[in-house]
Amino acid sequence: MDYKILGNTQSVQQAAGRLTITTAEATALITVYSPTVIRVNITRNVQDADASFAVIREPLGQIEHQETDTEVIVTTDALTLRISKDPLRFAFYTPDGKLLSKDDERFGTSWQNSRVINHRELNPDERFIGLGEKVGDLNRRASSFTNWNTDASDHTPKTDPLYETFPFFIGIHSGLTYGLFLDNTHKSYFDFAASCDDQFIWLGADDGDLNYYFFGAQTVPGIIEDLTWLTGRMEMPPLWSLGYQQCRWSYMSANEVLDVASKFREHNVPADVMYCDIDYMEGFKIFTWNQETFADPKAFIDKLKAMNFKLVTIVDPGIKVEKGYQQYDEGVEKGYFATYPNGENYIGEVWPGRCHFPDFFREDVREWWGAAFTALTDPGVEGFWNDMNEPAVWNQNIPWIVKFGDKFMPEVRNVYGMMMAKATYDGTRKILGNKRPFVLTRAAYTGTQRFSAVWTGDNTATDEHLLLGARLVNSLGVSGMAFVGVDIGGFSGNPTPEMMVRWNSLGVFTPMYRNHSIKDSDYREPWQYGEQNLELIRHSIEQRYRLLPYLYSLFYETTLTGMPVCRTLAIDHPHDAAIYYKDYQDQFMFGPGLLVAPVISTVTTAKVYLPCGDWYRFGSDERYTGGQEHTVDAPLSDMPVFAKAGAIIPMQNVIQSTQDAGDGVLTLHVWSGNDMTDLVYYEDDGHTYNYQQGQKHVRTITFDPAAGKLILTAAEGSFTSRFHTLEVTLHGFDAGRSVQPVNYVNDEIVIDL
Ligand code: MIG
Repeated sequence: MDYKILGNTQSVQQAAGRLTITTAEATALITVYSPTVIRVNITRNVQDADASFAVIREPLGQIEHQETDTEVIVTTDALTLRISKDPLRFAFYTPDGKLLSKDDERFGTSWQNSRVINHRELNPDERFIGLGEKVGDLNRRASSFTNWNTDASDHTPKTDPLYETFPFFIGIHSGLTYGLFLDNTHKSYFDFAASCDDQFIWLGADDGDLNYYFFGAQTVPGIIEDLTWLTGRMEMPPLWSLGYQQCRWSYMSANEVLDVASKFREHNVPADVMYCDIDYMEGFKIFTWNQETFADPKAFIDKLKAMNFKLVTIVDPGIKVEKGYQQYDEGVEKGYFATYPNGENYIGEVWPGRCHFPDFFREDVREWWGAAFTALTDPGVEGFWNDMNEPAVWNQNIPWIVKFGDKFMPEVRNVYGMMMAKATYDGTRKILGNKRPFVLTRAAYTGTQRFSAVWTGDNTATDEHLLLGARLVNSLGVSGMAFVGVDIGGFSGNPTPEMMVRWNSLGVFTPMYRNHSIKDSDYREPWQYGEQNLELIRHSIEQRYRLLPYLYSLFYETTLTGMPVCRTLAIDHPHDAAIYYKDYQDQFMFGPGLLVAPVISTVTTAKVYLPCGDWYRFGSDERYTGGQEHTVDAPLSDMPVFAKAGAIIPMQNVIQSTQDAGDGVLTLHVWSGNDMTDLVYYEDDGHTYNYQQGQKHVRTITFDPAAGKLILTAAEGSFTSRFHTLEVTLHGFDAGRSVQPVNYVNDEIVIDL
């Protein structure tokens, strides 16, 4: 094998705000995107070095640097990049000279044939979080991972890779933080000193550039904000998509879907969304409806709408090879499919049988795909579930010579799902006009958050998967992807009633709350487990609906800063060793106020770790001191959730669907605390983009314990709140303290506590 090292510097030039350093082997291009974001791209192909699917920002166009005989030093307000010339090595420091991360001095960057590898120094106390949808521990240290989007059905809590690629991690050591995003879509590798005597970490890819963005913010939220500034943030999701979602592979007919929907209403279990999995189609042909079982889609969806349900339908990328099928005929005629190098269309087998695969890397193909959604939107579908877009074919081995445009499969596989999601989002957004589409994708790459939610694929009905799900959601959250779902109950297998109950209590605190199961599994709807369990599951789903004003406000924060809804404790407490312990690593904050401790279904007490500060059990208001572990009750009726002292949680009374007007009462729950806290409260119409033109309702709610006041700033924006009455419920305050309801008005509201 050919081994090449980056070597010594031959020239250093600056032009157009870019520093170009050459060695005999490659060129390093250094650009500054913001004071905290510096890009280093070590490339052997300078011409193509700027292409990216993920990045939506441009460099500043200026770069401050000094050069000496041995070094080039790039400085910003927040970072110092010291580049040593011989051999060429990169080291990032804080402005006051603390080392954040640097190349391993011996091995730096090298190539083995086309493979590019970067070796970086490991700090003795260093921990790593991130990489998106990856199994394993919260702390990635001593583990290695591969990015290669895969249809990982039957995956275990040890399987790698899964469906998605988020080549981004955060390093935490010596009281410092940094982030690194390797923007390379080839099969890529991250090794956090798994098998090298703790000597270095290494990352790289099968081909392409060592093209990375280095983030120097000194908080984890700051790094997430920069990552999502660079690669984009989600827009407000449709409010209905935050309600409870019921899915199954498959409800086999319109009547069955309607029957299930009406049972939710009969049983008074709130719900917003029904799904059609692949069996709604005619022979699995995308953009068709089964003529017999879904004979009149519009009438069917109208009936769902009358019950305040939305419908999400699945689409796979594979287009059935069948003359007379519109998408096939058009795609062949226009040359829209992936090909072999000789121009023949590639054929792989998947649900419809022999299929061609749209080349989503081409704009005209994306437009064609997007426009075809009228087959679904005309009768009234508003949610679009993109499955099998790793892309998956039977036996999972698309030949390497398959081409998407001028690129071979291995080069772009990891980003195929994202481009399908983009085509789906752009297309349906155009068709639906001002209405927000809901897009859900299985495969993804960094940046997918701009277009779509993701779910974590085919999990299994076990407690291990229940915990893994929480960890996957949290890991995706620090990697820029906030809108994440897990198949509640486990896709494969049948959960015990206890597991189903427990998993629903976790579903409440999952950004997307969807119950889904495999073909031929037992039915999973909330009423399938007996009266008592129905009660418990209903209680969870009701809790979700109570929390929607809070959850919606959290998503608003995500649109502004990228801060995820579910926040591993490593976001706020990166340097607290206890949060990484196996017993505690699944815990997370649901927004700033609530700490959730997932617990398996076979135990009724749990050890939890509460970080520093004071905490109250959500529900009972029992008080706990933080900075230590506690053993707490965890009956099936009450998975441990804690409110942080000072938490402000806006809640509403139970509604059966987000389309219900509700009773107009907004309740602010406030937990006693000594420090001033605040929360940005947000509302809009829940389903259009008018909020981007100012039709929103935003105000900051401040709890000021010293003054004994709760203050709501005057509401900004032209949207009129759904609420007319404001109630305040105090928790942990002196007994007998209570607050009378007031009118919920746009003007400043000051409440004495
Ligand atoms: O080959 O559409 O992960 O959620 O129910 C399986 C059928 C295809 C895999 C998805 C799953 C979905 C199933 N799909």
